[in-house]
Amino acid sequence: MTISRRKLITTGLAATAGVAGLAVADRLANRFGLIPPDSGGIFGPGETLTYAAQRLLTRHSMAREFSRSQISEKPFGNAVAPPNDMFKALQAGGFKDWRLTVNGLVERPTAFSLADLQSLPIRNQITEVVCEEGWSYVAEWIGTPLREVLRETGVKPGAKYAVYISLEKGQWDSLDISEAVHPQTLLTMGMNNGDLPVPFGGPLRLRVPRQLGYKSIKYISQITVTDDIKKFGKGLGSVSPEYGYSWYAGI
Ligand SMILES: Nc1nc2c(c(=O)[nH]1)N[C@H]1C(S)=C(S)[C@@H](COP(=O)(O)O)O[C@H]1N2
Ligand SMILES: [Mo]
Repeated sequence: MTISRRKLITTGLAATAGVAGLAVADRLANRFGLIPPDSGGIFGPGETLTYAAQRLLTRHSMAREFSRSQISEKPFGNAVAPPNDMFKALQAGGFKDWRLTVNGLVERPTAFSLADLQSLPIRNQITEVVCEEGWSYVAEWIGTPLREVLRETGVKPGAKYAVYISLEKGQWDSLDISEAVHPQTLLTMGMNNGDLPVPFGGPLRLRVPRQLGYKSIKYISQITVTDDIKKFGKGLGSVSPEYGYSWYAGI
């Protein structure tokens, strides 16, 4: 027996999201385009189910925020060294020559300095980094929401994804636009009341607290808005799906 992908999607949507019947689920999946970039292959229907069901249930939900007393004393993490010589040169210059380039489907492609980013509305949030390997820690993150930067550049009609690219070779990921403009999706410049330390991704890290830690890429220097995620890497939305991890990693 062959079950079509659509059938799997709509059945799962109906069951998981609890909507009234397949017709409604089918209409919703179509209407919101809830097919993730890594939906091909044998795990595809599962990825689509998780993404579509969570999106319908949690479209505008907020990641848990903690109180100051719950901040981890020793953030246990993957803290890594500066990734390469280019990065070290920028660091030696106090990141004065560092820029965040925002391009693609935007009205006004812009290169932001750290001072430019610091002049945008600044928010702080106390959220958890949750690694897929089973550990986590809570910290305070300070920065400007990605949506403030996208407000500055404008986003052209048809934009579907924001791709974010690290100065560390091979590190990039993407969010759909709804997650990109979520108020907790934060271009982070500070941590626990100081500058964001380099081992934790300074000078700029994208914190995506509604998803697993691997979506919170360190050393971000480029954001490209696109309507065609297939043009990036192997077309799966990030590197993670190449290793068996989901592109959509909602928690
Ligand atoms: N550039 C870059 N970003 C990265 C990683 C990395 O190796 N390089 N690891 C990711 C993973 S798997 C996790 S769980 C978190 C860990 O964040 P931490 O070092 O603050 O604990 O960073 C994510 N961001
Ligand atoms: Mo991780």
